[in-house]
Amino acid sequence: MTKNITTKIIEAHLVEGTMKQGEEIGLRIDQTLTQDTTGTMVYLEFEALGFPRVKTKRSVAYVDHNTLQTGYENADDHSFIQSAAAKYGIYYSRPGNGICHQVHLERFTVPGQTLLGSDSHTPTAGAVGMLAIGAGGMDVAVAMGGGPYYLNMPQVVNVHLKGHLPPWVSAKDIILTILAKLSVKGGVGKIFEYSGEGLAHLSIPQRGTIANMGAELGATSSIFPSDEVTLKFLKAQGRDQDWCELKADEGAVYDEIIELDLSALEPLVACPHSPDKVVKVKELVGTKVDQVCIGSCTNSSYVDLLTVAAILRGKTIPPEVSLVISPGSRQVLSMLADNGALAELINAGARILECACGPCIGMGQAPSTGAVSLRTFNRNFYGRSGTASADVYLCSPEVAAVSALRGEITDPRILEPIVVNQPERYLVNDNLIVPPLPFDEAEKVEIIKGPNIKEFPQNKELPASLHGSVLLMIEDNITTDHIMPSPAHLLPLRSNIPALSAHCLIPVDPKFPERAREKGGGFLVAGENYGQGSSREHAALVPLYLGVKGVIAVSFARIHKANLVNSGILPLTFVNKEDYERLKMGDELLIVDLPQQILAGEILTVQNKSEGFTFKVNLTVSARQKEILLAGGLLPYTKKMAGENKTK
Ligand code: MIC
Ligand code: SF4
Repeated sequence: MTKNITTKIIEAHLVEGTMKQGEEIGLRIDQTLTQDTTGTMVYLEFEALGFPRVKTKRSVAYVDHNTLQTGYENADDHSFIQSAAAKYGIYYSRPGNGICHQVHLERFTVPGQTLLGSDSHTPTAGAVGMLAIGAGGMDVAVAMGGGPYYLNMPQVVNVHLKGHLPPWVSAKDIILTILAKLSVKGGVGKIFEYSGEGLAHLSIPQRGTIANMGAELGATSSIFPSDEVTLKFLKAQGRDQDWCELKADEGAVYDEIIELDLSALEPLVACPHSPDKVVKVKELVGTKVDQVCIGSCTNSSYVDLLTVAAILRGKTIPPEVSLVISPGSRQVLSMLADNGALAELINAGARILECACGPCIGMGQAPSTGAVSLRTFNRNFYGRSGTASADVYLCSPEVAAVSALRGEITDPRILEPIVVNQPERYLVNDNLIVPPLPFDEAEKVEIIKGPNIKEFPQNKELPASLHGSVLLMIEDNITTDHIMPSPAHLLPLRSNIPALSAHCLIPVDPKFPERAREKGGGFLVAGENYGQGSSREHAALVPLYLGVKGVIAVSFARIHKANLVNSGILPLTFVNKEDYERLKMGDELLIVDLPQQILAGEILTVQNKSEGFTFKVNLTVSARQKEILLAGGLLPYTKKMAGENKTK
């Protein structure tokens, strides 16, 4: 039988289930990655699960998000992560070494392997043919301990690229084109597999941009073949031994095919406040910009920044514009420094930030009131920049640089074409990556926990019935940035769920935390694609802390739904979408005979005690997830299973 790349990797890693679309499968995970804002929770959970050391081929802990140290909290988190990495056999990428996805692509990716990361942009590694998936922290902790990662067998969409990108049109415009076509929920349950003659002209960092922003489609992952371009990249990183060829069989079958002629694309911009609100740059030409940010795991590679330097060479940013640049990794920054491009950026007036997520996650550089901020990032969700009134637009580095110079959104095609080539050799220096300790030394390491590191909430076994009021009615496409906002002053609280709980869902309703506490918890009612965006399990753990028992939505985003299950919160969907309209805040809901109803099938009956009607909801989860919910979450479930296996 002919196979596509996704099927080949899944087949080689399948430990449970059959590869029937929609059915739950368990995959062996070769590599894991964590970053600091989700990582503290992962290591607390790994500790609670009682594993002595990771069982993966390679696990890496990055510090890249929480790098602004305005108090002791972030530095304490770094020490905690560093000590946990030393204890559990994990590589530790020190602060300053770069953004997890950029560094992982450069230094650790291996075609054909699986990677699970506690960050939604983990699929960036799909650029070299890894099956890389973003997940909640608890799933990553279990995978680090050698457990399978469970997901529903996805559909595989083939994106067939032909032609050649015209000058000034970039990889960012490819993925923005796809987002415009499919929307932020168009990729849920799907893996996007790229093919076609157009690939020959797409470098690995360009493929990385596309795979990275596949997360904005809600996709499970995105993957490219491992070909000559991959070999060239790995060779330039001094890692040709990690290469193997990986391609789809001739005539491989896909669930869906999208044809894209690269020659017909043009520069695009995503408008506030969603990455799929895409328009042509030429429609916005002349829009005044106050801030331009270049960087993030989407667009901060060496060639991206060399291109920016070439555009800015010898010029000065106008006084009304603030241009900030955060290189993706220390490799990128030191190469820019070596060849003089860094001086060109500095001389043009760019403010150079450290190699980290920075403004992408609102860690500094919040724009001014009502500002227009043009960013090369992947997300422009409402309020994420740290300034609720700001309008954030997403674009390529080319559009960003030329617009920064002009002080207004500008089509880069007004410039003469330039050619910037990938380097033959990258500057390799892994001295900021601390390798794992041997077991006997690791055993002696004491884990360092500062006062900000608090226990995480744990749920109890599912009760016989659930009773509570509707705490909030929420619209479509609510992001995890709405549920658990993460500006600079809240990110240091990621290891402190009680402190975070005062900020839950406040962009939707500032009174929510207070109401949830007063009512002793209850239900959330939401529209479509609830929980899109980040993998942060805080968007489930904090509601759990506030007593949320179930979320009834029209539909869910993949990672968030799994995080709810892992926390023991019921993710329910309306059988009849119209019932969403029949509910209102304050309605008292009751679900009786819960365990019986759950074990009997997919459909549960909910009583609206206030209005005197009943309605049906689906609990669309696997048999294993039902057991997790009954046990009160993945932690008690995993412990229970480990106990049962011991006594067998
Ligand atoms: C993001 O881009 O939203 C983040 C911050 O990287 C998150 C992780 C987090 O919330 O810590 C993600 O993408 O998963
Ligand atoms: Fe960091 Fe932004 Fe990438 Fe998230 S999307 S990992 S915050 S650079």
